[in-house]
Parts: sequence; C-alpha cells; structure tokens
Amino acid sequence: MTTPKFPENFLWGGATAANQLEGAYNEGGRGLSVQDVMPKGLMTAPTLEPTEENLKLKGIDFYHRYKEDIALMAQMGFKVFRLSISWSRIYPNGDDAQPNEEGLQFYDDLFDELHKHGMEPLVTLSHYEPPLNLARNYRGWIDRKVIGFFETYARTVFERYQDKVKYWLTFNEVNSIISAPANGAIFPEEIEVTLADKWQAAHNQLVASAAATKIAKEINPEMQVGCMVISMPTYPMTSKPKDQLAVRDFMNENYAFTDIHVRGEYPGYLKRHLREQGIEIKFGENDAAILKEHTVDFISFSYYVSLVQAHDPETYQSGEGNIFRGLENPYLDSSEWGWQIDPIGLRLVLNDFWDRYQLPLFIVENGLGAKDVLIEDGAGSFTVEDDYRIAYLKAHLQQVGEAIEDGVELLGYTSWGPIDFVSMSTAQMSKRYGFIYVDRNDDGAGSLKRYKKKSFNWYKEVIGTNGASLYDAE
Ligand code: BGP
Repeated sequence: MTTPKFPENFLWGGATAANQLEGAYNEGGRGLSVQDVMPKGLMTAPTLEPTEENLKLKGIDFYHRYKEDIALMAQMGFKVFRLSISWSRIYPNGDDAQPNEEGLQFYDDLFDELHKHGMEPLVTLSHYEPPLNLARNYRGWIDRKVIGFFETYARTVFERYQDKVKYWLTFNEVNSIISAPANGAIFPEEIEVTLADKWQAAHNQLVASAAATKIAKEINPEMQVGCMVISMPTYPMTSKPKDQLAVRDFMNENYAFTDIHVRGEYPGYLKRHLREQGIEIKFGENDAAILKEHTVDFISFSYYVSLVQAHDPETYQSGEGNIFRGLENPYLDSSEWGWQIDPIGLRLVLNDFWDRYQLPLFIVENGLGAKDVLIEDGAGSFTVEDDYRIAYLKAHLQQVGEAIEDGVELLGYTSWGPIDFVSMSTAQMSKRYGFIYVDRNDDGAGSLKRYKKKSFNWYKEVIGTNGASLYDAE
C-alpha cells in the first residue's frame, strides 16, 4: 500500500460566507440581503424586516475582527482562504447605478490582509446572499433582468480586484436553487413560484455564470473561474435495477449543473426531464452561445454526506442532509444533526467528477457541525476537546489522499467553517464547524471571544506536513 502524497502546491485552507460571519449588516453602506430576513435559515418563511433574533445580523463580527481571525488562520498555515463578497455591500439594492465605495474598500483591505499572511483569496461572488430588493421588487433569479445586474456586479469586482484575487467561484451550490429557492432571492411564501419558474431561475443563473466567466477573462485572462455545486454520491437502496435508475435520475438533476458549466450545453437527459415536466426554458437569443463559449476552468464543490435513493422511497426511512434528502443508510453513522458520515463517498465523488470532466477540482466545503463544549484547560485558558471533528476530518482527508493516488487533479481543500459562525440551513451558532470556538450562543449572548480547539493544532500539523501526518501511526 503506497502512502498518498499531496501535491507540493496544494492549497490548504478554510471556507466562509459573508452572511454567516461578517455581521455589520447595516454598516459600511451595505444594503439588506435575503439572509437578513431569514432568521431561521431555511426552516421558516422570510420576515418582512430584519428581526433581532437573526444571528446573522451580527454574525461573529468578522467585519470588525477580520485581522485577528486571519492572523489565527495564518497560525494554522493556511495557503488559501475562501470567502464571499456580500453582493449588497457592493450594490446595496442589486439594481443600483453605482457601486458602494465603502463596500469595495472593505474587501480591498481584507484581500490585503490575506496576502500579508501569504494566503490566496478564493472568492465566491454569490453565496446565498443576493440583495433583498431583488426578491421583493423583482422575482429573484426568475427575472431575467437579474442576469444584467449580476454582470454589472461581477465586472465591478473583477476590475477592482484583478490583481488581488486569482480564484473565483460564481454561485455557491448553484444546483440548490430548485430545492432552496430562497437562497436565490425567490420567496415562494410571497410570490407564486412553479417548478418551471425554478428551472428558469436555474437557467438564468447558469447564463449569468457563463457571462461572468466571459467578463473575467476579458479583464484578466489569468483569472481562474470555477463553478460550485453540492456533491453527494448516491447509492441504490438495493441491487434492483429500478433502484439504480432512481439513483441515476437523482444524480442527473445535479450533474446537469456541472455538465452545463463544463460542456456548455444542456445534456439530453435534462432536455427529456424538462420535456416530461412540460417545462420550456426561455432562452435569450445569445444564451446558447454564451453557455457554449464561456465554460469554467475548474469544478469546486461542497461535500458533507452521501445519499441513498430507491424507486419506491416511501417504503424506507428518509434521511437528513445538506439541502438534499435521501433515504437513511443503515451502514453509516450520523452527526448530531442527522447528516450521515461517509468519508469513502468523498473519494467516490472526486473520481466521478475527474472521470467525467478531466478538469482540476477543488473541495471548497467539508466539515462536521457539532455541539462543542468549551472547557477550562488550565489557569484561565479554555478549549474544546473536539476529537470527533479531528476523526471526521482525518477520515475524509485520508480519502482525499486516496483520490489523489487514483490520479485525480485536486487544487486544494478548504474545510467548512474554520471558525465557528452561524449555520446556513438552521441559522444556529450551536452547530459549530470551526477549529476556533467563538463565544456566542443561539440566544445571541456571548463575548465573541475566540478560543483554539484541539483541532486547531491538529490541522496546523496536517498543513505543516502537507498531509503526511494523516498517515502517522496512531
Ligand atoms: C452549505 C453552504 C454553506 C454551509 C454548509 C453547512 O450548503 O454552502 O453556507 O452553511 O452548507 O450547512 P449548515 O451551515 O446548514 O450546517
């Protein structure tokens, strides 16, 4: 058995999203985003105005504390730091004629701080936080006008940061729009939304993604633009061929998004799926050409869970997961939030994407949300003994090593939530992912002080040995 070796220039780091950690929701000229009225994430309908129970309004105050936090990431040896630009910091209403200079300056300072510590920024243009105005006075991504607003936003930030940011992602988990339209500024509780509307929104985002890729390359051909999807390897409940067909149908609904980003056209199975649903996508006259001519440089994805499908799902126990649901896998353990833990699934999905596209890959989210307990570990110092998180990440990273041995070209790995912040689906602080504990609770109370968990030094060693310590004898 050969011990896997990670590439010399492997980009180790962590991933964040503006709406989940920045806070300062009404500072620096920022406009409201859809997340400011989603106090319980995807669990409840949007509120009319921001409510104080919404932990994201303050987040972990990264907006004011980013220098301290980036210095902590640098202590772990991060080579890359994934963040999103809050669209409504740059264009407060999404349809503004001019950008907000205070917002642009904030990210200028943030990128300078990252480079000061030797970290590459990996920047998501839209991470579930479009301006609220696009939901309330347009129909979110269902409305084709939003493509133009996104192009203006993308051009502004590409031009401003062309010498500071090399790696860009267009939409976070772009394949989630059908299951979680609110993250795409579509509120089914407020406007009538059909399945056709959601697929039209998906189309508009795909066109916007390709249009942004075109703009990036015009400004600086060195820029690398990637798509970003939720990945979830899916197993058949039994060896019945009909169960495998159910797996394929489910996987195709997700492959469609990477297929279009990479191959530049709608695959036959998607055309059939839409035809059979009676859905006709409205194409702009240049859409097909834009999709075809401006495909991505790499594929990035989040990985948390694998799923199980069957042709007769009603006969089995359903499971939990990241936005998508499947059936409970009797062979896997689950997290405290019911997300099933499957490290081998990550090796499978890496091989799947590599075999299908032969494009460089980037794991931009992977981590364990858990109820960490802060303990005193000496005179006045505190930590969290998160051996469970070390076990989760070690098992997953060992499978990443196996995939690299399989020949997969992988650019890097950014763990989800290198520091505790507000979860997306449930908007909790108690669902903690970080190597750094932040003293804030679900009721909003806390000092916001930062404490290193046991996993902090573990990850520091993984990075310092470029993955070799993953294979040290126990
Ligand atoms: C993904 C999102 C992230 C992150 C992650 C974990 O869908 O891209 O924003 O939040 O899920 O989910 P949660 O925070 O709900 O545990």
